[in-house]
Amino acid sequence: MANPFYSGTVAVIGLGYIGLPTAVVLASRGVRVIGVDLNPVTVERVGRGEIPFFEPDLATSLSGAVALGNISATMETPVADAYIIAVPTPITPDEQADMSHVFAAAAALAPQLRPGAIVVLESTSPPGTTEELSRTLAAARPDLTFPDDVNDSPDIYIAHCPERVLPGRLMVELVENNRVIGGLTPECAERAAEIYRVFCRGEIQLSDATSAEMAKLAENSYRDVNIAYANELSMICDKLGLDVWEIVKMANHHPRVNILQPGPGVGGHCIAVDPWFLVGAAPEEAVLIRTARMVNDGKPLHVVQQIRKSAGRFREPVVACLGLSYKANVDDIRESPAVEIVAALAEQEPATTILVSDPMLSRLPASLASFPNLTLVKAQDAIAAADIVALLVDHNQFRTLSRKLLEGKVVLDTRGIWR
Ligand code: SAJ
Repeated sequence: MANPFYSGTVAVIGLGYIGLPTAVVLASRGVRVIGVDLNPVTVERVGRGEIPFFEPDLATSLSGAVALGNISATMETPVADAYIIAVPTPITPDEQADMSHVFAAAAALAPQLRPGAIVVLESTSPPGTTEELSRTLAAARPDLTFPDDVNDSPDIYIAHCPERVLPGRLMVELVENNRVIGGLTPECAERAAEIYRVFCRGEIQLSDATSAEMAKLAENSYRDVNIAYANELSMICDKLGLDVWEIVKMANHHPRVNILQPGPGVGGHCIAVDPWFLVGAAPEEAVLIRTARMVNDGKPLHVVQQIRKSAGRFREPVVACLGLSYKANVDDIRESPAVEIVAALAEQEPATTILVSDPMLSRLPASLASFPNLTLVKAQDAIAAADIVALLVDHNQFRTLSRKLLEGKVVLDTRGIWR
Protein backbone atom coordinates (compact mmCIF):
# COMPACT_ATOMS: atom_id res chain seq x y z
CA MET A 1 0.00 0.00 0.00
CA ALA A 2 1.36 3.46 -0.90
CA ASN A 3 2.15 5.87 1.91
CA PRO A 4 -0.60 8.48 2.48
CA PHE A 5 1.93 11.28 3.28
CA TYR A 6 4.40 10.85 0.46
CA SER A 7 3.62 9.21 -2.85
CA GLY A 8 6.88 9.90 -4.72
CA THR A 9 9.86 7.65 -5.37
CA VAL A 10 12.89 8.26 -3.17
CA ALA A 11 16.44 7.44 -4.26
CA VAL A 12 18.70 7.02 -1.24
CA ILE A 13 22.30 7.53 -2.33
CA GLY A 14 24.75 5.66 -0.11
CA LEU A 15 23.57 2.42 1.56
CA GLY A 16 25.76 2.73 4.64
CA TYR A 17 25.03 3.10 8.33
CA ILE A 18 22.58 5.96 7.74
CA GLY A 19 21.38 5.51 4.15
CA LEU A 20 20.34 1.88 4.45
CA PRO A 21 18.27 2.24 7.65
CA THR A 22 16.64 5.39 6.20
CA ALA A 23 15.83 3.57 2.95
CA VAL A 24 14.40 0.63 4.90
CA VAL A 25 12.29 2.73 7.24
CA LEU A 26 10.77 4.63 4.27
CA ALA A 27 10.16 1.44 2.27
CA SER A 28 8.55 -0.37 5.19
CA ARG A 29 6.05 2.50 5.39
CA GLY A 30 4.96 2.11 1.79
CA VAL A 31 7.30 4.53 0.02
CA ARG A 32 8.92 3.25 -3.17
CA VAL A 33 12.67 3.41 -2.48
CA ILE A 34 15.65 2.85 -4.76
CA GLY A 35 18.93 2.42 -2.90
CA VAL A 36 22.07 3.48 -4.73
CA ASP A 37 25.59 2.42 -3.84
CA LEU A 38 28.93 2.21 -5.62
CA ASN A 39 29.75 -1.11 -3.97
CA PRO A 40 28.38 -4.00 -6.07
CA VAL A 41 28.44 -6.38 -3.08
CA THR A 42 26.28 -3.99 -1.02
CA VAL A 43 23.85 -3.56 -3.93
CA GLU A 44 23.58 -7.29 -4.44
CA ARG A 45 23.10 -8.07 -0.76
CA VAL A 46 20.53 -5.34 -0.16
CA GLY A 47 18.64 -6.46 -3.29
CA ARG A 48 18.46 -9.96 -1.76
CA GLY A 49 17.31 -8.54 1.56
CA GLU A 50 20.57 -9.19 3.41
CA ILE A 51 22.18 -6.56 5.64
CA PRO A 52 25.80 -5.66 4.81
CA PHE A 53 26.57 -4.73 8.46
CA PHE A 54 25.05 -5.53 11.83
CA GLU A 55 22.54 -3.19 13.42
CA PRO A 56 19.76 -4.37 15.77
CA ASP A 57 16.38 -4.82 13.97
CA LEU A 58 17.75 -3.77 10.57
CA ALA A 59 17.71 -7.31 9.16
CA THR A 60 14.02 -7.94 9.84
CA SER A 61 12.99 -4.49 8.59
CA LEU A 62 15.01 -4.92 5.39
CA SER A 63 13.67 -8.36 4.57
CA GLY A 64 10.15 -7.05 5.28
CA ALA A 65 10.66 -4.12 2.91
CA VAL A 66 12.08 -6.41 0.20
CA ALA A 67 9.12 -8.78 0.64
CA LEU A 68 6.73 -5.83 0.21
CA GLY A 69 8.51 -5.05 -3.07
CA ASN A 70 9.15 -1.45 -1.99
CA ILE A 71 12.94 -1.41 -2.07
CA SER A 72 15.45 -2.18 -4.76
CA ALA A 73 19.17 -1.44 -5.06
CA THR A 74 21.29 -0.32 -7.98
CA MET A 75 24.69 1.15 -8.79
CA GLU A 76 23.24 3.76 -11.18
CA THR A 77 21.47 6.86 -9.86
CA PRO A 78 17.92 6.63 -11.22
CA VAL A 79 15.31 9.27 -12.03
CA ALA A 80 13.39 9.84 -8.78
CA ASP A 81 11.07 12.40 -7.17
CA ALA A 82 13.40 12.82 -4.22
CA TYR A 83 17.06 12.15 -3.54
CA ILE A 84 18.52 11.64 -0.08
CA ILE A 85 22.31 11.86 -0.13
CA ALA A 86 23.80 9.85 2.73
CA VAL A 87 27.40 9.30 1.68
CA PRO A 88 30.50 9.49 3.91
CA THR A 89 32.12 12.85 4.64
CA PRO A 90 35.47 11.84 6.15
CA ILE A 91 38.49 14.00 6.87
CA THR A 92 41.75 14.04 4.94
CA PRO A 93 45.00 13.15 6.77
CA ASP A 94 45.45 16.86 7.49
CA GLU A 95 41.97 17.08 9.03
CA GLN A 96 40.16 18.88 6.20
CA ALA A 97 36.61 17.90 5.27
CA ASP A 98 36.67 15.49 2.33
CA MET A 99 33.46 16.27 0.43
CA SER A 100 34.38 14.28 -2.67
CA HIS A 101 31.65 11.65 -2.14
CA VAL A 102 28.93 14.30 -1.81
CA PHE A 103 29.97 16.02 -5.02
CA ALA A 104 30.42 12.70 -6.86
CA ALA A 105 26.84 11.84 -5.83
CA ALA A 106 25.72 15.27 -7.06
CA ALA A 107 27.44 14.74 -10.41
CA ALA A 108 25.68 11.40 -10.83
CA LEU A 109 22.23 12.70 -9.91
CA ALA A 110 22.38 15.99 -11.85
CA PRO A 111 21.53 14.43 -15.24
CA GLN A 112 18.53 12.63 -13.69
CA LEU A 113 16.88 15.70 -12.15
CA ARG A 114 13.35 16.49 -13.35
CA PRO A 115 11.31 19.58 -12.42
CA GLY A 116 9.76 19.20 -8.97
CA ALA A 117 12.54 16.98 -7.57
CA ILE A 118 13.78 17.37 -3.99
CA VAL A 119 17.44 16.88 -3.07
CA VAL A 120 18.19 16.35 0.62
CA LEU A 121 21.75 16.24 1.92
CA GLU A 122 21.95 14.12 5.08
CA SER A 123 25.71 13.72 5.25
CA THR A 124 27.33 15.80 7.99
CA SER A 125 28.86 18.76 6.20
CA PRO A 126 30.75 22.01 6.83
CA PRO A 127 28.55 25.12 6.94
CA GLY A 128 27.71 26.29 3.42
CA THR A 129 27.88 22.86 1.75
CA THR A 130 24.17 22.67 0.86
CA GLU A 131 24.40 26.07 -0.84
CA GLU A 132 27.47 24.85 -2.73
CA LEU A 133 25.62 21.68 -3.69
CA SER A 134 22.85 23.80 -5.18
CA ARG A 135 25.34 25.90 -7.16
CA THR A 136 27.03 22.71 -8.45
CA LEU A 137 23.73 21.20 -9.57
CA ALA A 138 22.69 24.50 -11.15
CA ALA A 139 25.94 24.62 -13.14
CA ALA A 140 25.32 21.06 -14.37
CA ARG A 141 21.67 21.75 -15.27
CA PRO A 142 21.29 25.24 -16.75
CA ASP A 143 17.91 24.11 -18.14
CA LEU A 144 16.42 23.98 -14.61
CA THR A 145 15.88 26.65 -11.94
CA PHE A 146 17.32 26.22 -8.44
CA PRO A 147 16.43 27.85 -5.13
CA ASP A 148 18.11 31.16 -4.47
CA ASP A 149 17.26 34.63 -3.16
CA VAL A 150 15.30 35.54 -6.26
CA ASN A 151 13.71 32.23 -7.06
CA ASP A 152 11.39 30.91 -4.35
CA SER A 153 9.45 28.59 -6.64
CA PRO A 154 12.30 26.78 -8.40
CA ASP A 155 12.22 23.54 -10.40
CA ILE A 156 14.43 21.81 -7.82
CA TYR A 157 14.10 21.98 -4.02
CA ILE A 158 17.20 21.53 -1.86
CA ALA A 159 17.56 21.02 1.90
CA HIS A 160 19.90 19.70 4.56
CA CYS A 161 18.55 17.19 7.09
CA PRO A 162 21.39 15.98 9.31
CA GLU A 163 21.04 12.52 10.80
CA ARG A 164 21.12 12.19 14.57
CA VAL A 165 20.81 8.49 15.18
CA LEU A 166 23.02 6.51 17.52
CA PRO A 167 24.61 3.37 16.06
CA GLY A 168 23.24 0.42 18.04
CA ARG A 169 19.84 2.17 18.34
CA LEU A 170 19.44 3.34 14.74
CA MET A 171 16.07 1.79 14.02
CA VAL A 172 14.52 3.21 17.19
CA GLU A 173 16.11 6.65 17.00
CA LEU A 174 15.33 7.14 13.30
CA VAL A 175 11.66 7.07 14.20
CA GLU A 176 11.72 8.72 17.61
CA ASN A 177 14.34 11.47 17.47
CA ASN A 178 13.53 15.09 16.70
CA ARG A 179 14.98 16.38 13.43
CA VAL A 180 16.21 19.65 12.01
CA ILE A 181 15.49 20.33 8.35
CA GLY A 182 17.18 23.35 6.85
CA GLY A 183 15.96 24.45 3.43
CA LEU A 184 17.65 26.77 0.99
CA THR A 185 14.22 28.44 1.09
CA PRO A 186 11.33 27.83 3.54
CA GLU A 187 9.48 26.00 0.75
CA CYS A 188 12.49 23.65 0.30
CA ALA A 189 12.42 22.79 4.03
CA GLU A 190 8.67 22.16 3.88
CA ARG A 191 8.98 19.87 0.82
CA ALA A 192 11.78 17.86 2.46
CA ALA A 193 9.76 17.59 5.69
CA GLU A 194 6.96 15.80 3.77
CA ILE A 195 9.35 12.87 3.27
CA TYR A 196 10.56 12.74 6.88
CA ARG A 197 7.01 12.94 8.25
CA VAL A 198 6.48 9.48 6.74
CA PHE A 199 8.48 7.87 9.56
CA CYS A 200 9.62 10.51 12.05
CA ARG A 201 7.51 10.69 15.21
CA GLY A 202 9.77 13.34 16.78
CA GLU A 203 9.40 17.08 16.32
CA ILE A 204 10.61 18.37 12.95
CA GLN A 205 12.16 21.82 13.29
CA LEU A 206 12.42 23.81 10.09
CA SER A 207 15.34 26.15 9.54
CA ASP A 208 17.76 27.31 6.87
CA ALA A 209 20.37 24.94 5.44
CA THR A 210 23.53 26.51 6.90
CA SER A 211 22.02 26.71 10.40
CA ALA A 212 21.05 23.04 10.13
CA GLU A 213 24.62 22.14 9.11
CA MET A 214 25.95 24.15 12.02
CA ALA A 215 23.51 22.61 14.53
CA LYS A 216 24.69 19.11 13.65
CA LEU A 217 28.34 20.07 14.08
CA ALA A 218 27.52 21.80 17.36
CA GLU A 219 25.88 18.60 18.67
CA ASN A 220 28.79 16.30 17.93
CA SER A 221 31.42 18.83 19.05
CA TYR A 222 29.52 19.28 22.33
CA ARG A 223 29.81 15.56 22.90
CA ASP A 224 33.49 15.48 21.92
CA VAL A 225 34.38 18.36 24.25
CA ASN A 226 32.56 16.68 27.15
CA ILE A 227 34.22 13.31 26.55
CA ALA A 228 37.59 15.09 26.34
CA TYR A 229 36.91 16.54 29.77
CA ALA A 230 36.29 13.04 31.18
CA ASN A 231 39.40 11.70 29.40
CA GLU A 232 41.56 14.52 30.70
CA LEU A 233 40.28 13.89 34.23
CA SER A 234 41.18 10.20 33.84
CA MET A 235 44.77 11.06 32.89
CA ILE A 236 45.03 13.47 35.84
CA CYS A 237 43.66 10.76 38.14
CA ASP A 238 46.14 8.21 36.75
CA LYS A 239 48.95 10.60 37.61
CA LEU A 240 47.64 11.23 41.10
CA GLY A 241 46.84 7.57 41.75
CA LEU A 242 43.09 8.22 42.06
CA ASP A 243 40.10 6.24 40.79
CA VAL A 244 38.51 8.42 38.10
CA TRP A 245 35.31 6.38 38.05
CA GLU A 246 34.75 7.02 41.74
CA ILE A 247 35.51 10.72 41.29
CA VAL A 248 33.08 11.05 38.35
CA LYS A 249 30.39 9.21 40.29
CA MET A 250 30.80 11.52 43.27
CA ALA A 251 30.93 14.68 41.15
CA ASN A 252 27.79 13.63 39.28
CA HIS A 253 25.87 13.71 42.54
CA HIS A 254 25.94 17.49 42.20
CA PRO A 255 22.60 18.54 40.69
CA ARG A 256 24.21 20.53 37.86
CA VAL A 257 27.16 18.27 37.02
CA ASN A 258 27.00 15.41 34.51
CA ILE A 259 30.51 14.28 33.57
CA LEU A 260 30.64 11.68 30.80
CA GLN A 261 32.58 8.43 30.98
CA PRO A 262 36.32 8.31 30.31
CA GLY A 263 37.46 5.67 27.84
CA PRO A 264 40.40 4.67 25.65
CA GLY A 265 39.67 7.53 23.22
CA VAL A 266 36.87 8.61 20.91
CA GLY A 267 36.07 6.64 17.78
CA GLY A 268 33.40 6.22 15.16
CA HIS A 269 32.76 8.12 12.01
CA CYS A 270 31.09 11.10 13.65
CA ILE A 271 32.41 12.50 16.90
CA ALA A 272 36.05 11.84 16.04
CA VAL A 273 35.60 13.58 12.67
CA ASP A 274 32.89 16.27 12.64
CA PRO A 275 34.48 18.75 15.10
CA TRP A 276 37.30 19.21 12.56
CA PHE A 277 34.72 20.71 10.18
CA LEU A 278 34.18 23.52 12.68
CA VAL A 279 37.91 23.93 13.21
CA GLY A 280 38.26 24.20 9.43
CA ALA A 281 35.40 26.73 9.19
CA ALA A 282 36.79 29.03 11.92
CA PRO A 283 40.35 27.97 12.82
CA GLU A 284 41.11 30.92 15.09
CA GLU A 285 37.87 30.78 17.03
CA ALA A 286 37.53 26.99 17.49
CA VAL A 287 40.21 26.75 20.21
CA LEU A 288 38.31 24.58 22.71
CA ILE A 289 36.96 22.30 19.99
CA ARG A 290 40.43 21.73 18.52
CA THR A 291 41.95 21.10 21.95
CA ALA A 292 39.23 18.58 22.81
CA ARG A 293 39.97 16.70 19.59
CA MET A 294 43.64 16.59 20.50
CA VAL A 295 42.94 15.37 24.05
CA ASN A 296 40.70 12.59 22.75
CA ASP A 297 43.12 11.68 19.96
CA GLY A 298 45.94 11.49 22.52
CA LYS A 299 44.11 9.09 24.85
CA PRO A 300 44.92 5.83 22.95
CA LEU A 301 48.64 6.63 23.27
CA HIS A 302 48.21 7.10 27.02
CA VAL A 303 46.64 3.63 27.21
CA VAL A 304 49.49 2.12 25.15
CA GLN A 305 51.99 3.64 27.58
CA GLN A 306 50.07 2.18 30.54
CA ILE A 307 50.10 -1.29 28.99
CA ARG A 308 53.80 -1.06 28.10
CA LYS A 309 54.63 0.07 31.61
CA SER A 310 52.85 -2.99 33.06
CA ALA A 311 54.43 -5.29 30.46
CA GLY A 312 57.88 -4.12 31.55
CA ARG A 313 57.77 -6.41 34.59
CA PHE A 314 57.29 -9.60 32.55
CA ARG A 315 60.08 -11.33 30.61
CA GLU A 316 57.84 -12.56 27.76
CA PRO A 317 54.62 -10.68 28.34
CA VAL A 318 51.27 -11.87 27.02
CA VAL A 319 48.64 -9.13 26.74
CA ALA A 320 44.93 -9.79 26.22
CA CYS A 321 43.23 -6.86 24.47
CA LEU A 322 39.46 -7.13 24.82
CA GLY A 323 37.44 -5.31 22.15
CA LEU A 324 38.26 -3.72 18.82
CA SER A 325 35.10 -1.84 17.77
CA TYR A 326 34.79 1.89 18.43
CA LYS A 327 32.18 1.36 21.13
CA ALA A 328 30.13 -1.32 22.86
CA ASN A 329 27.96 -3.84 21.02
CA VAL A 330 28.61 -2.68 17.46
CA ASP A 331 30.85 -4.25 14.80
CA ASP A 332 32.03 -0.88 13.46
CA ILE A 333 35.79 -0.32 13.75
CA ARG A 334 35.99 3.07 12.00
CA GLU A 335 38.38 5.42 13.84
CA SER A 336 38.38 2.89 16.68
CA PRO A 337 40.77 3.79 19.52
CA ALA A 338 40.97 0.08 20.40
CA VAL A 339 42.36 -0.75 16.95
CA GLU A 340 44.84 2.11 17.27
CA ILE A 341 45.97 0.85 20.69
CA VAL A 342 46.40 -2.74 19.53
CA ALA A 343 48.31 -1.67 16.38
CA ALA A 344 50.64 0.63 18.32
CA LEU A 345 51.30 -2.04 20.93
CA ALA A 346 52.01 -4.73 18.31
CA GLU A 347 54.39 -2.40 16.53
CA GLN A 348 56.18 -0.99 19.58
CA GLU A 349 56.44 -4.33 21.44
CA PRO A 350 57.30 -6.97 18.82
CA ALA A 351 58.38 -9.42 21.55
CA THR A 352 55.00 -9.21 23.31
CA THR A 353 52.31 -11.74 22.45
CA ILE A 354 49.00 -9.96 21.92
CA LEU A 355 45.75 -11.92 22.08
CA VAL A 356 42.81 -9.93 20.78
CA SER A 357 39.17 -10.76 21.31
CA ASP A 358 35.99 -9.15 20.03
CA PRO A 359 32.68 -11.04 20.00
CA MET A 360 31.35 -8.70 17.29
CA LEU A 361 34.12 -9.55 14.81
CA SER A 362 34.89 -12.87 13.12
CA ARG A 363 38.33 -11.86 11.81
CA LEU A 364 41.04 -9.30 12.41
CA PRO A 365 40.69 -6.00 10.52
CA ALA A 366 43.10 -5.65 7.58
CA SER A 367 45.17 -3.04 9.44
CA LEU A 368 46.00 -5.62 12.15
CA ALA A 369 46.18 -8.82 10.12
CA SER A 370 49.88 -8.65 9.24
CA PHE A 371 51.35 -8.33 12.77
CA PRO A 372 53.07 -11.66 13.56
CA ASN A 373 52.67 -11.17 17.35
CA LEU A 374 48.89 -10.71 17.21
CA THR A 375 46.08 -13.33 17.17
CA LEU A 376 42.28 -13.17 17.39
CA VAL A 377 40.99 -15.63 20.00
CA LYS A 378 38.02 -16.12 22.35
CA ALA A 379 37.93 -13.81 25.38
CA GLN A 380 38.21 -16.64 27.91
CA ASP A 381 41.26 -18.09 26.12
CA ALA A 382 42.90 -14.67 25.81
CA ILE A 383 42.45 -13.95 29.52
CA ALA A 384 43.58 -17.41 30.60
CA ALA A 385 46.89 -17.06 28.71
CA ALA A 386 47.50 -13.39 29.58
CA ASP A 387 49.69 -11.64 32.14
CA ILE A 388 47.95 -8.35 31.41
CA VAL A 389 44.28 -7.88 30.49
CA ALA A 390 43.42 -4.58 28.79
CA LEU A 391 39.67 -4.01 28.49
CA LEU A 392 39.20 -1.65 25.54
CA VAL A 393 35.48 -1.97 24.69
CA ASP A 394 32.59 -2.44 27.13
CA HIS A 395 30.74 -5.11 25.11
CA ASN A 396 27.96 -6.85 27.10
CA GLN A 397 29.85 -10.15 26.80
CA PHE A 398 32.80 -8.63 28.69
CA ARG A 399 30.59 -7.14 31.39
CA THR A 400 29.27 -10.58 32.27
CA LEU A 401 32.63 -12.40 32.32
CA SER A 402 33.39 -14.12 35.60
CA ARG A 403 35.75 -11.93 37.65
CA LYS A 404 37.44 -15.14 38.80
CA LEU A 405 39.12 -15.31 35.36
CA LEU A 406 40.94 -12.06 36.15
CA GLU A 407 42.50 -13.24 39.41
CA GLY A 408 46.29 -12.88 39.41
CA LYS A 409 46.31 -10.75 36.24
CA VAL A 410 47.29 -7.13 35.80
CA VAL A 411 44.00 -5.52 34.74
CA LEU A 412 43.75 -2.24 32.80
CA ASP A 413 40.06 -1.49 32.53
CA THR A 414 39.79 1.57 30.25
CA ARG A 415 35.98 1.59 30.47
CA GLY A 416 35.56 1.10 34.20
CA ILE A 417 33.18 -1.87 33.90
CA TRP A 418 34.97 -4.29 36.23
CA ARG A 419 35.23 -2.08 39.26
N1 SAJ B 1 32.44 7.72 24.47
C1 SAJ B 1 33.19 7.85 25.64
N2 SAJ B 1 32.59 8.27 26.78
C2 SAJ B 1 31.25 8.55 26.81
C3 SAJ B 1 30.49 8.43 25.64
C4 SAJ B 1 31.11 8.01 24.48
O1 SAJ B 1 34.39 7.58 25.65
O2 SAJ B 1 30.77 8.92 27.90
C5 SAJ B 1 33.08 7.27 23.22
C6 SAJ B 1 32.54 5.98 22.65
O3 SAJ B 1 33.13 4.87 23.23
C7 SAJ B 1 32.88 6.14 21.17
C8 SAJ B 1 32.71 7.64 20.95
O4 SAJ B 1 32.82 8.24 22.22
O5 SAJ B 1 34.23 5.78 20.92
C9 SAJ B 1 31.43 8.05 20.29
O6 SAJ B 1 30.36 7.26 20.75
P1 SAJ B 1 28.87 7.82 21.02
O7 SAJ B 1 28.04 6.65 21.40
O8 SAJ B 1 28.89 8.97 21.96
O9 SAJ B 1 28.44 8.45 19.61
P2 SAJ B 1 28.41 7.89 18.10
O10 SAJ B 1 29.64 8.38 17.41
O11 SAJ B 1 28.12 6.43 18.03
O12 SAJ B 1 27.14 8.70 17.53
C10 SAJ B 1 27.16 10.11 17.57
C11 SAJ B 1 25.85 10.61 18.18
N3 SAJ B 1 25.93 12.05 18.45
C12 SAJ B 1 25.69 12.56 19.69
O13 SAJ B 1 25.43 11.87 20.64
C13 SAJ B 1 25.77 14.05 19.82
C14 SAJ B 1 24.71 10.32 17.20
O14 SAJ B 1 23.49 10.86 17.71
C15 SAJ B 1 25.02 10.92 15.84
O15 SAJ B 1 23.99 10.60 14.90
C16 SAJ B 1 26.30 10.28 15.33
O16 SAJ B 1 27.35 10.61 16.26
C17 SAJ B 1 26.61 10.83 13.95
O17 SAJ B 1 26.43 10.07 12.97
O18 SAJ B 1 26.94 12.00 13.83
